[in-house]
Amino acid sequence: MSTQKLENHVVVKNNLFIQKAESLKPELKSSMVKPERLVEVNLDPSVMHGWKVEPASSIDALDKREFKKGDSFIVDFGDHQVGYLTFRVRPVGSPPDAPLKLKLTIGEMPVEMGEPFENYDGWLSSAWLQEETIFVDVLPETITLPRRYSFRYVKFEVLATSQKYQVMFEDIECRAVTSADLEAVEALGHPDQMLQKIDEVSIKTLADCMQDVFEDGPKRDRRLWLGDLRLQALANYETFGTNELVKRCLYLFAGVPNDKGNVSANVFIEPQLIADDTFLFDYSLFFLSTLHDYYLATRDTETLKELWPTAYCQVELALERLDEDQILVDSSAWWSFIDWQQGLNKQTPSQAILIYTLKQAVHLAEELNVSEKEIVAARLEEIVSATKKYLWDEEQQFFVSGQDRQVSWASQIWMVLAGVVTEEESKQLMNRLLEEKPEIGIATPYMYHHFIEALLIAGEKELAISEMKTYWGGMIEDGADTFWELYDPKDKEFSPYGSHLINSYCHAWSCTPTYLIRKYNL
Ligand code: RAM
Repeated sequence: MSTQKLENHVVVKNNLFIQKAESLKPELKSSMVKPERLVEVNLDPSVMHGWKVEPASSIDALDKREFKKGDSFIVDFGDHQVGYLTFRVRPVGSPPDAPLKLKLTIGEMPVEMGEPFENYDGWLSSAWLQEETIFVDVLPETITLPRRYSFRYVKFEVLATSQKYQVMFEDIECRAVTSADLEAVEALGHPDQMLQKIDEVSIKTLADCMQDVFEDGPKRDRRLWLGDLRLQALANYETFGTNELVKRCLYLFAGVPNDKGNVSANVFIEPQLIADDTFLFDYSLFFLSTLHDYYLATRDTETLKELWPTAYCQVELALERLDEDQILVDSSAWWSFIDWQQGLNKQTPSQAILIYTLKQAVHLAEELNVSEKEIVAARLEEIVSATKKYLWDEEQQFFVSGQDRQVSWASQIWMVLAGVVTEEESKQLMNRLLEEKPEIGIATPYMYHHFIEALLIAGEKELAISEMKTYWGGMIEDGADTFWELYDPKDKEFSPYGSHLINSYCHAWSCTPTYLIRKYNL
């Protein structure tokens, strides 16, 4: 289990920043979407999660079907939706002499239609699983579910009518919502069909996560995480260009730091802005990184000036974690995120992220012409040389992490991204990584993004394209309408939360191929 729960979490509000964030709140655009067909899900070990969707009948068949206790059907909206469900239910037969009891199960994936949620026993709250039990006293009735759902499929199960009446369903629809402007995206028109499709699915993923803020997942966790925001912002600059939403999110984090000035790893927006009591070393630093990328995309000097103190504070706090050798103090607690890879030691990848962000800090300080420039530049030099001295294993020709000198993919990838090695060395390192395939690998599309970008930095464009096609293309072949939070082609059931039912199947950090394709002209 990876959580933090603080006893004394003191939040120091900056009302000016909070107001600024509030004034940048986007308007949501709605569109009405109707289901395309009725489907069945059947067990089939050859497909993802072992559940296969098969067409049952056209949606018009609902006009003729009467449902009694125990009957059910599944509607398929044909694509991933984020929004509000409405339908009309009316009685047939004798006057309804008892309420209708109805169960709805709402899912992004066929498995959510097939496997009962009662079987879930993971460590994240089961309340994320999307379902409703509804009692309808007066029929006919138009029902609009109050909660926003993230889904493609909806299963309707009639749990009880009475012996005297049945029900019929009509006008099922979803009011889909997003703050993304789909028309703002320039068509890619890629000659490679798979890259074209990957770009489209990336954009759909990003759009469905763009709500009041850049959410990490519209099904789960439905909040603003810094690590996800950084990647969403990058994808956004290449596509929607909704730069004000990035600005809003930066102000939200800067509005609720703790008493040391540290920004939380994530914030909640409702009922008002609340900073979570979770602090992750890498995510806090990514505040600076996100500000850096935002500035490059917008040249918005005013925002840079205003948020620089918050960004610089993350650097100062991060530097406090260095020991006398200029190496980050390791810990077995959940202190830095990096990836969900089991057994991954976080020390060396975190050290690389520190270097990566220090370089961005120097750049921003130069732009602002502030004295921090020299301080950071001097520390950077010391830290880079300490990193090469203590964390590079000459014999193995890999960076090592932690007391056990672990060789992980994450360490090599982040050292390449941080520019600790030259382009030629990066090339050799990435190729060695692919040849020797150390056991501590990659668990998420988040880390996979960094892997692909490291290949690009190392000048391995063709390899980057083929790895991207295998991974994100693999997800598409396995049925993705939007990219998934977790995907391990060798273990398709994988979930760090104890059950794939709770995984998010439209996830912010998985939307980056559109950025990689467009930015690097793949
Ligand atoms: C999970 C989510 C989220 C991520 C955190 C660290 O809860 O996938 O997007 O940023 O982990």
